[in-house]
Amino acid sequence: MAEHQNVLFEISQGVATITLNRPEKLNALTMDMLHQLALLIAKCAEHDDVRAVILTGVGRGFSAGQDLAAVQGNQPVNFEQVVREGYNPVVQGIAACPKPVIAAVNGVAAGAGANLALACDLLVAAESAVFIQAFTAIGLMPDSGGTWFLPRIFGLHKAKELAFLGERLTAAEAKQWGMVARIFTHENFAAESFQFAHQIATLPTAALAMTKAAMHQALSLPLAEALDAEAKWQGKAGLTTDHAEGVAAFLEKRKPHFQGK
Ligand code: LHQ
Repeated sequence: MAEHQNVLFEISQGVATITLNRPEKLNALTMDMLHQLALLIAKCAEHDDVRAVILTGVGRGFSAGQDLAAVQGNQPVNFEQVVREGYNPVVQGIAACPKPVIAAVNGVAAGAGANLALACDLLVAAESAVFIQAFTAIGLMPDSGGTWFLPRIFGLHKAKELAFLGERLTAAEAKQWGMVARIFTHENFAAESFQFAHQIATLPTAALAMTKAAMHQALSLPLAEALDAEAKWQGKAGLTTDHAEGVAAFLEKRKPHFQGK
């Protein structure tokens, strides 16, 4: 396992795991950690051995968001710059990554920590996980894509309730809303999360990449243009080895062996 200070990285069986490793501060994020995250996500995007990515944390926190101690001091910190240079590249990196990115939310996810999880394609959560839009408690507003993701997941009014009040959303509630795909016990969390990601890594991941890109595009397209884009993507999907393999496996009544190509 290669270690980059407070962010760990490992590739195993087609799954890359990026682990926030600052448990004593609930994986509160520093600019250095954000730069590492952006670099590692870019690495996953390009690495042929990576067919799914897990983002998770060590300890009882997934991430408590921005390290508040790091942005306090005698000199005022330019928050716009922190958001633009620290958080936005990570959110955009996850959104643009042609591999499915799974947030394995092992514990509390607060502020930008919660919204980096929302930026992932799928979320799994430990029973004890909670999501907190912690921004207004410190006189800020959601960033890291919160204003984009929350209304899309919850609808406008629930999104505003979560953002204004900053109340805890439990893993069970998040699953009821469709935001969390699976809940695992704390004892088996790492193993079950890995198994889930591995299951996804064995799917036709090129088609998943096209699905992700097409859905993101479609969010801002009229129906006619979304249909046009789908037709183009499906043209590409139809040329993949995995499509040929899927059809052959179906006709031969066997399990397909997809390669993500
Ligand atoms: C922390 C943090 C933390 C430092 C726990 N920082 N140490 C973008 C651009 C620019 C600027 C500002 O922000 C942003 C985006 C954002 O993310 S804003 C939102 C930032 N996050 C928060 O406001 C959450 C602050 N944390 C909390 O409210 C609580 O810690 C939660 C609810 C997450 C967990 O509560 P507890 O389970 O009671 O744990 P704790 O509070 O005792 O924390 C454990 C330790 O972690 C503690 O350190 P200590 O040395 O006293 O044991 C905390 O100080 C530290 N910690 N969050 N964000």
